[in-house]
Amino acid sequence: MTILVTGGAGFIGSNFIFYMLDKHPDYRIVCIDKLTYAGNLSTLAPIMNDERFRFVKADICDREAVYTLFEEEHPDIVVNFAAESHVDRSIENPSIFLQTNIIGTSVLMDACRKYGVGRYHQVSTDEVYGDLPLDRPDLFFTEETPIHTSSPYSSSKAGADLLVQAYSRTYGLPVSISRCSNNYGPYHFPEKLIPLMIANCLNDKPLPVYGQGLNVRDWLYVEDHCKAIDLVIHKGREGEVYNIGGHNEMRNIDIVRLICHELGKPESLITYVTDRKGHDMRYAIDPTKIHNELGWLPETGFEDGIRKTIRWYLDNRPWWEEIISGEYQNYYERMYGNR
Ligand code: NAD
Ligand code: TDX
Repeated sequence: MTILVTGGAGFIGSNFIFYMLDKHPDYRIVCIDKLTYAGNLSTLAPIMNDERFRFVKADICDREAVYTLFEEEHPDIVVNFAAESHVDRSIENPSIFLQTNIIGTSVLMDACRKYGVGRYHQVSTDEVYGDLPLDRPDLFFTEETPIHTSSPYSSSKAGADLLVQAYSRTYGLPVSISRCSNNYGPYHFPEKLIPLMIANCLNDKPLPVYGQGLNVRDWLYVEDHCKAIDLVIHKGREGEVYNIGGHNEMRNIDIVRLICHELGKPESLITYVTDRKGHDMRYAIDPTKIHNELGWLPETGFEDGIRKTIRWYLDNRPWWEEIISGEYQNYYERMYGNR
């Protein structure tokens, strides 16, 4: 069994590759990644010499490179993690999001049609459903919830999802889609809420909370997401969408306070800054379908997961310090300098 994983030098893709090599010792994993600012080859260093693993630096929008790789490897399954993934960057500059997230998806699916794969799996997000009001805790996103996006990022992911469904219906491509809530864990790029707050706390820098910090996200430990995708690609029904989430809703401000507390830092580091444009209020996934059909349940509770995550950032300082000392500084200055 050969699995082609795109975006495997990023946060979730790398965790997925480690999980799959460990869980399925007889599988071969081929990773294609463009190594954008968010891709980090040092993350994959421990498996670079593993004969079951191959890394190829390429853009999923590069049709020739993608077709060549399919011709060489004939993957049985393709799992597409590659994406521009940060909402704030999509507000700054939408076009690369449309390019990678939509065009890239179409190139991959064209290759799947041309060379024949058993399953094309699209890693999507709960953000395609838009947001929920804070005063209706009874509401959750199900697979039937209409697509209703807020940011260029979520619109590009929704566009890709629609294209995946069109390839299924029009060409009979064997596809599946998973829509997961916010992940956290090792190798999370420090522009995202949890790793950014951990890194800033450790450097005694201000903790920039957007608006009043009342927005709610539904947090899932990354390994639980990887387990869910493993189930969907092997046992999930063709053409179906599966929501993934662990019923772990938290307000941003409570997450930031918790991180301060765990690291013994004062809450006076918290700084309220101008809100994100179009900021989604609340995400909350109903994971009933994947539980009933595939028996998936999250295994890592938030208390345990956040402690493991903080420990990982303490034990792996060179990994994130190298990121925040480079080009990332320009981004940080642009995003937070005058906020
Ligand atoms: P990430 O930004 O950490 O990693 C993205 C990876 O894709 C990077 O390694 C980058 O180099 C690569 N990439 C970007 N453009 C590429 C291109 N054109 N060709 C090849 N490679 C390219 O993202 P992540 O947080 O790991 O997210 C992975 C996927 O999961 C995305 O599709 C995202 O939409 C989805 N998702 C993320 C979350 C979350 O909480 N992080 C939640 C739900 C869904
Ligand atoms: O500095 C910050 N301050 C702050 O208050 C940052 C970076 C974020 N926030 C808030 C915005 C959100 O309400 O924290 C919340 C989480 O923000 P992000 O980490 O940027 O994640 P989010 O916008 O929720 O999107 C994430 O989950 C869904 C991923 O980045 C997406 O790729 C995924 O699809």
